[in-house]
Amino acid sequence: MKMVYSPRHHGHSGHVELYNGQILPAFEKPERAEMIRAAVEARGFGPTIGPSAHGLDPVARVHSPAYVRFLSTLTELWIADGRPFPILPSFWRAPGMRRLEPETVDGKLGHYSFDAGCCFVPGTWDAIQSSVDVALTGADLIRAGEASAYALCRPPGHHAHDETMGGYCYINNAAVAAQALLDSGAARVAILDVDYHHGNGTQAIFYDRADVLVCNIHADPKQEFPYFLGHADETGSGAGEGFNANYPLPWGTGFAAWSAALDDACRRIEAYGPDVLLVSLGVDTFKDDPISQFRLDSPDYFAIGSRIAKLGRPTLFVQEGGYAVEAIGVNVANTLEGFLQG
Ligand code: OKP
Ligand code: ZN
Repeated sequence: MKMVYSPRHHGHSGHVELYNGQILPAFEKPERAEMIRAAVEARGFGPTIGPSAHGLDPVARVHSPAYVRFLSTLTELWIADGRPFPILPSFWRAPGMRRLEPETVDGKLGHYSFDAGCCFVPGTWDAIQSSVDVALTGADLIRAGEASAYALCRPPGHHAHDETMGGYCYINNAAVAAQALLDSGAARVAILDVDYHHGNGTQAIFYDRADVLVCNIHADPKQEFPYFLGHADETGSGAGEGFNANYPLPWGTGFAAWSAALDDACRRIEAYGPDVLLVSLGVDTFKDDPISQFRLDSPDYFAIGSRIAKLGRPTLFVQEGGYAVEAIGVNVANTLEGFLQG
């Protein structure tokens, strides 16, 4: 299995987030990707390759042109205003307010985000582009006939909607890769999101479509971020009815209950019969994750990979979250090894 990785993720560093009323270094930091890369390379699954540049056209198949323009021009607008870095949104619309794009940069920041989880430093936009190129290059490998590939995306993507960033996510890497596969001949794609947090962006992007089955196993939004999406009764709308499945689980969930949800999701995927499977691979389900409340242990990730392998589909793993820096490399590598051993 090849790994796609870009050192350009380092541009997104030194950024911050709001935590307990304080501005602190972000949990989503460059060391994450380096720990994962080292652990995966140490297992010798296959070569590490760099991404090829795909430009913004495949991004625009999922995200609105105005949103992509906002992301790509934010840093220059900020500099033109003579403002200091980092950039962090802190104004949002309440229900009932109007959906008009403000002219000034602070207003635009609120318009295009849903939380203060998406900080910008001068290298952030380049890192975002490299991350989606990593996912698209992974999709290219699958299209070229590889049985599987691993896209070490950073920043992650699954919280990003068509025109909204949030939860450390700017461009929805998995959604863009899925759409690229559909655009190049796949008839049906399934996305299995095993990150601890609900992939609200991925769900919303494909909610009314039958050509992408989205299955999410995650902490119950009644208790956990993203709080406002991810309930079990969200099953799709219109043509997409029946093509979204949520498995919300309570804080404290261990592998017995978690793997029962995985098994159910896998049965659904099997019945759907996708041409390609994308796995939004977050390992923040780990017992020692600093911002999460599930109790999976490192050996459990072998079992996850092995269950996914039983689907027998061309499979692209796309990195999402995981913040226990000392363990995330092992947990990702265990998932991939479990998959490769079948
Ligand atoms: C991203 B991924 C904001 C803290 C809220 C956001 C969690 C984002 C997780 N100051 N937490 O799904 O791992
Ligand atoms: Zn997460």
